[in-house]
Amino acid sequence: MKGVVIIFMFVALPLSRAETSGLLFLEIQNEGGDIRLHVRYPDGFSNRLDLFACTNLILGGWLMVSQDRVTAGTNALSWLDSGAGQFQARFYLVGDAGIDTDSDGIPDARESLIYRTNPALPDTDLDGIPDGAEIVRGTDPSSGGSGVMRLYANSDIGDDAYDGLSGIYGSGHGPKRSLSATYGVAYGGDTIALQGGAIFVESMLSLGRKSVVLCPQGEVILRP
Ligand SMILES: [Ca+2]
Ligand SMILES: [Ca+2]
Ligand SMILES: [Ca+2]
Repeated sequence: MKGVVIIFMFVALPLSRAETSGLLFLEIQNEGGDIRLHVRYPDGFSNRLDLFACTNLILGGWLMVSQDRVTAGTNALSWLDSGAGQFQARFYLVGDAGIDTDSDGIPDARESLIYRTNPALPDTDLDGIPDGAEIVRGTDPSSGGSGVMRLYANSDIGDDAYDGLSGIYGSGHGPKRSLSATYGVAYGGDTIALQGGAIFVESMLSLGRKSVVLCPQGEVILRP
C-alpha cells in the first residue's frame, strides 16, 4: 500500500430523504491493501444502491465506483474497492438509486455528485431536453443548446467518413459526421431539419427504414 490510507466512515446519504433512508456503512476493512465496504440497510429495503468515492473532499471529483447494486432480500452488501491502495485518502458515499425526486431518470445522488445537475429540476439547463435524456444522448445537461447536432453534407467539413446514406453523391461525398452518430444521440420523435429546406420528422428508432438525402453544402440540425 502506498502511503497511509485514511478512511472516513460516513453515515450513508441518499442526498435527499436522508433521515428516512437508514443506510449505514457498517464496516470498512483493509483487505490486502485495498478497502472493503459493508453497507447496511433496514429490513424490507429493496432499492438499488450506488457507491461513490473520491480522494479529496475539497476538490470533489466524486466517481461512481459501483452502481445499481441489488439489495432486495438482504440487509447488507459488501464491495471491494480494488484500487483503493494507490490513494493517500479515500472517501465514500452510498446513494439510493431508487430516489429520483424530479423523475428525470437520474437518481438524486448521481445528479448531485456525478452530473452536477439539479436533482429537484428535471431540465437543469432549461433547453427542453430532460437531464436524463441529455445524459443518454451524450449532450451536456448543464449547457442549453448542446442537444443541437449539426451534420455537414460537404465532405470538406466535419470529421467522419461518408456513411453511405446519401446515395446521390456516391462514395467519398456526404456527411462527414455520420448519420449513425446522430442516431446514437437521437430520441424517437426528434426532428431532423435540413437547414433552409425540408423537415424530416421520423422515429430515430427505425433506422433500417430510413432514407435521408443531403445536398453537398447542406446542413442538418438535430433538434429536440
Ligand atoms: Ca433526477
Ligand atoms: Ca434533474
Ligand atoms: Ca436540458
